Amino acid sequence: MKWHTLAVHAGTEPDPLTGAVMVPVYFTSTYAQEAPGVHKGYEYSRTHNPTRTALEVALAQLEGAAYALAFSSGLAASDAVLRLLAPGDHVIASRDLYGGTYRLLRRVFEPWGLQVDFVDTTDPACVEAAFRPTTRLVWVETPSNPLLQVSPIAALADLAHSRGALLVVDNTFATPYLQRPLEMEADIVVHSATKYLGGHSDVVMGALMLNRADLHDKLRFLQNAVGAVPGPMDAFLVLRGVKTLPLRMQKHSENALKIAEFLATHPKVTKVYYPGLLTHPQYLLAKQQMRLPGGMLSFEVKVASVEELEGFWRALQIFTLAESLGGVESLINHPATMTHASIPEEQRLALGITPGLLRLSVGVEDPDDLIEDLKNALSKIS
Ligand code: P1T
Repeated sequence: MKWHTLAVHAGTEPDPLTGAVMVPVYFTSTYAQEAPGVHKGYEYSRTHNPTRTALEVALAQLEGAAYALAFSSGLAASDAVLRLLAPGDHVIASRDLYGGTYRLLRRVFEPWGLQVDFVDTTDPACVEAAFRPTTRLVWVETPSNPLLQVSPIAALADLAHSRGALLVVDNTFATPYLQRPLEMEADIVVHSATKYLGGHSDVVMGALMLNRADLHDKLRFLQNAVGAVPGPMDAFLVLRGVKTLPLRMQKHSENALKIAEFLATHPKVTKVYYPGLLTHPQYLLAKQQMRLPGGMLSFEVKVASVEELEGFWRALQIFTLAESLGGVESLINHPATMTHASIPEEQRLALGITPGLLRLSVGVEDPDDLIEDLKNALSKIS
């Protein structure tokens, strides 16, 4: 089945009881049993809920995976993956990473006993050098948040497997429409479904997709035993969202390229980070492992502090200053004080998350309006 067809139909069969074309929202916490243990496959909604099951079937199909599991947030999904490890195990993670994932590794799992190194995963040699006998997992965000660094999935999968470690890819920025990590031999794909999968900034959810039955069994156990599951309404919203995923991603990508090209020629912009620009250090790799470069980009303006951006924020009329990304509306974020504030300042600066770094989640509005909005706001920076 081709992508646009799959996105519309994955996980949704007409309801056998009524013929409803959309999966009903099963607002129920429990299910009647004929006798103890005799039921229709559903016992309790932490364990299974039909709306969530439909979503998990759809997400697995979209990612080309044997299994998908839905969680109450992207971080809850990431937490489940890290619980596969044991105290003393070593993790190699991308240096450029969502601030919340960094915080989960540093402030939750390091005190618990994991050892974590943050390295430049765009270069397999850096990853190779970080391996220890206890390395069990390589965690890669590609493209990364917020600097849009692109890491070579197939090469990292080979490397991880040759050392007996798993490769986990956070595919949130790309989505399964633009990038298929499992086909490049990654072991587990993580998503914040809050973003493009949901697509409308109205739900918080996470998902894991994978092919290995043994890992699936362990993660399915954790999903139920820990209980960080999404409710049925959230499952419905994401199931509705994914139907337009390819349409939206094409438009997000088209708009982002136009904006990146505009920013690259603007005198007040010192740097543009977008994998679709020829000047991006991993332009060719992105072209090879992604269908399109996506809707996220970052850029830098020359300011010494966030205070100097006050006029810029005030002038914006279409871009909304907010955390998160991946919705139909355009958002702008200041990583140093917002999404990546949990990374120590010295480390942020070393990475390139400066006071003048701005991150855009380019929406599906008319690109001329978006460019006009940025042009006007940039004129307010002295
Ligand atoms: O917010 P949550 O659904 O828990 O997802 C966490 C997460 C995981 N991975 C990536 C790449 C992410 O970007 C996020 C969440 N990011 C933001 C809220 C943000 O504005 O960057």
